Amino acid sequence: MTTRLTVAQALVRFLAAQYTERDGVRQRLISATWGIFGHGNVAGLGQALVEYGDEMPFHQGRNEQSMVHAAVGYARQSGRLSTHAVTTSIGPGATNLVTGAALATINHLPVLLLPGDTFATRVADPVLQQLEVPYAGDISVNDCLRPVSKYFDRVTRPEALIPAALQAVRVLTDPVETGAVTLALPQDVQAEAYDWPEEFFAERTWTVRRPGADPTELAEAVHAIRGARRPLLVAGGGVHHSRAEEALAEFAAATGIPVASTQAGKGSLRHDHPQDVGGVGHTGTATANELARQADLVIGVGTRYTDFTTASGTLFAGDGVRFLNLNIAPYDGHKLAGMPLVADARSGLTELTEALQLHAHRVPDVYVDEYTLDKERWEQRVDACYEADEPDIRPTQPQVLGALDALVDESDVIINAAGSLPGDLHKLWRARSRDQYHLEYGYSCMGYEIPAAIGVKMAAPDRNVWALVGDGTYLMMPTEIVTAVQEGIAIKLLLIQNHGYASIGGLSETVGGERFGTAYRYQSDDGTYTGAPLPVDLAANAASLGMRVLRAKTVRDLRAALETARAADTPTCVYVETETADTVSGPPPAQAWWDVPVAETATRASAVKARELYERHVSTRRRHL
Ligand SMILES: Cc1ncc(C[n+]2csc(CCOP(=O)(O)OP(=O)(O)O)c2C)c(N)n1
Ligand SMILES: [Mg+2]
Repeated sequence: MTTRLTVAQALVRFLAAQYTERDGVRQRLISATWGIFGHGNVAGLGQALVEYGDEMPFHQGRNEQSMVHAAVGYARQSGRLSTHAVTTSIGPGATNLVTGAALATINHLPVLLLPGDTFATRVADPVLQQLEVPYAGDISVNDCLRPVSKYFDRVTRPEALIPAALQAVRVLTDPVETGAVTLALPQDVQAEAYDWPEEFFAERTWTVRRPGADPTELAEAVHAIRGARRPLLVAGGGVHHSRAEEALAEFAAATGIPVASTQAGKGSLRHDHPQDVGGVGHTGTATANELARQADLVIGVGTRYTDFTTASGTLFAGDGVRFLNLNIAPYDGHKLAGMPLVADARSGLTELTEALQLHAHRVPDVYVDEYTLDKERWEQRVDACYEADEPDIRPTQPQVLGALDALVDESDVIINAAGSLPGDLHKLWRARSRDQYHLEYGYSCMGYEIPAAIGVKMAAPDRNVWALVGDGTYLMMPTEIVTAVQEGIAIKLLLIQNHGYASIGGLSETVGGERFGTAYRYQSDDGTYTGAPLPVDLAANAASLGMRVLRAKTVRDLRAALETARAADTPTCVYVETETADTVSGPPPAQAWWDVPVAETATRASAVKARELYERHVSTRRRHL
């Protein structure tokens, strides 16, 4: 039996029939498709989506990059078991995907990209928006997506869709491989008919596997943990992806081992779990970083050990410190010359807990007392910068977070990716549920927040979903507000105005860059941007895109506005201008270094001084071999 359909129609029907299954729960892999149409997809996929609209829901986006962000937000909130497809035209529509694809791949989050491509037959050549490459006839702009895709295929003949589509789904549902998957679809092929075998459209269920540990690796891991006096567990995003939070809580409670978390792993334990010692690394807490400095065994679970986590190789300074890496990906399992424990995070943690319980293994009480006390001290620091004694003045950024902290419960989700917020949040935020803290810090992409909030809200319609956005980030990508308004997706936007890049400005100052080019202010006579703030009204801008906007001038206003926004059932923005924090009221400074290379030679005093400090830090870098 065959069915005659176009390639685009066949792809839509195929995608509508793919399911994932894990822990007995089965759901659609591609639950909807985002799209922006141009000549490269309007007649192919556009026609197919209208013809099979009852099988594949459609959402209209405003920018191809932000459609990917929305899909990624949805995928993360769905535990990587369900995601969206994104269809684009050829040329600029396709290359706008590149940033979103990189973000998805780096964060190990599945998303299916379906850019149109130039004619496979080459009869229309060069077609509008086609890149001509004199030395290679088979290159198109879509090849830019290869390095940022975990699977890339160009479907140049109808029957090639069958293996390409199956491979695409294999990669999307593989917990080791997953990321952006690209099927480039030449515009002529999309519209071409073919007699498809009926089985191609049959429902298929892809098991998202939970491999257990190898017995030898497990035995070595248990031996290492039993021999450690000051072990520290570093929880990464893999804990969340594997839904291993409960298994981690049991492991921590059974062993007394403290748990620090990366940006992606924060919330692995609730903030008030006795073993949670908060964020680790450059943006981490003093508690976690002190433990990291003296640890003799670092147990990384589902972490990639980014440069922030290791404080550029300076954080794990204990004599003979070793790494034990529980990771589903051997690539990450072997990092820092670690002992690999290649397994799904939940399976591996459960196996470790069982094995350690046989030996009734626990860390010494003095160690528990030490970090318990430190954790309390850090909590007091958080309280101090959240507190706002004078409610009738402008808040500082930590006070804004304090106001939000006082309002939310465990059902709220907060989303952020870039600026000074990731550092403040990693240090200060009290994660009340496993998925409350949604920081995209693999790519730290300004502009992720608003579209991601839409995606998260689609996956969790009953939750309050907050996009926390700086003014620079807002200006980078506010466009998907229109989509939230159009679809009635009641996201909350907390827009923080501080007239430029506070984060990069601060960094610039420490690396001899003198805040050059980081403020959004008028140019002064000397050519620097140090004049008055620009007459730009971002609140009015958000309102013009259709959001309800509440302006908060003081701490008191802010509390009321946040409360109103939280109760709102339409997209609502709280706009607040923040006071520059001084050293007393500001967030705690970085508790560990970050390598941002400083000019080796310069005439300006600030750079010369910064270089001296830089060299002192560099000299403390460790290579773990
Ligand atoms: C797309 C993108 N471009 C550039 C950067 C580098 N960058 C990181 S933070 C930042 C400034 C963010 O400004 P804003 O959103 O106002 O936050 P603030 O630093 O003021 O807290 C820049 C330019 C980035 N992370 N993403
Ligand atoms: Mg700013």
